[in-house]
Amino acid sequence: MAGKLDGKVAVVTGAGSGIGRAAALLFAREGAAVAVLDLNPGAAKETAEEIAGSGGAALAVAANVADRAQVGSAFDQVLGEFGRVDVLYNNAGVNSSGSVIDATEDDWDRSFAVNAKGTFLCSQAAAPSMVASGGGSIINQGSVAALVGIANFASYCAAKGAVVALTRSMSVDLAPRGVRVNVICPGTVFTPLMEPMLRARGGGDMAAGLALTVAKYPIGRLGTPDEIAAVALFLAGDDSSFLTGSVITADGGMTSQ
Ligand code: 1HS
Repeated sequence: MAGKLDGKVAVVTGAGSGIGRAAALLFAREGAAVAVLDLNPGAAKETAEEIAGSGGAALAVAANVADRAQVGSAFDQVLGEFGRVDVLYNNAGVNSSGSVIDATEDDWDRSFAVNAKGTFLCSQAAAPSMVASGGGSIINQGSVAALVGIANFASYCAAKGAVVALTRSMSVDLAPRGVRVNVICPGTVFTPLMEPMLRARGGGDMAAGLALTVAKYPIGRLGTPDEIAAVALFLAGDDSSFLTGSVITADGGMTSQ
């Protein structure tokens, strides 16, 4: 059966773990050649090796998405290996902690550098190839934190809000050139990225933090990496051909209440 991404080249950032890893593996199962970008070279290699071990094409690239030079080098490697970019999933992100009263300037700067600027830099590196080949799909990783206030999460909320606004702007710029740009706003998915927040929310007790968080979700549980990856696959492929500038919540009903 043909894959939804047969013949495509997909770049996934933060693909060494969590949602990014799940998306990289799913995109490969659906026929894409996948560039696995991650700050952690070992983690990127592990994901790429798992794809290769299943007969897929993958390239592991270590890169800090907040660093223009490293992003440029990463996309040079991707274009050198695969010759094009059809899909970009800007998944790489960092958490933050603190309200407007106690959050640090460093926390603010880091949140914007990775979550917002990283999305900007990788999109700027990928878009020319997509335009040259007649089109593509950029999927940005937002958050429910872009849509509703989350306590003690000031920098993260602001940066993810910037990602939603950037998505809308990019979609207007790139639609005439065949490139679609959409954003997923996930609720909490239990990944390494979330552990510090969950532990802090529970006063140091992870189970307590998890219980307090799950209570915010009408569906009665947190999401899984595969569930968010499935939304990314929809936005990557032709099933979403009329969507651009869309904000897709995948949050178990959290923002509907
Ligand atoms: C990390 C992900 O973007 C969700 S932000 C945290 C929302 S909540 O689970 O604390 O309500």
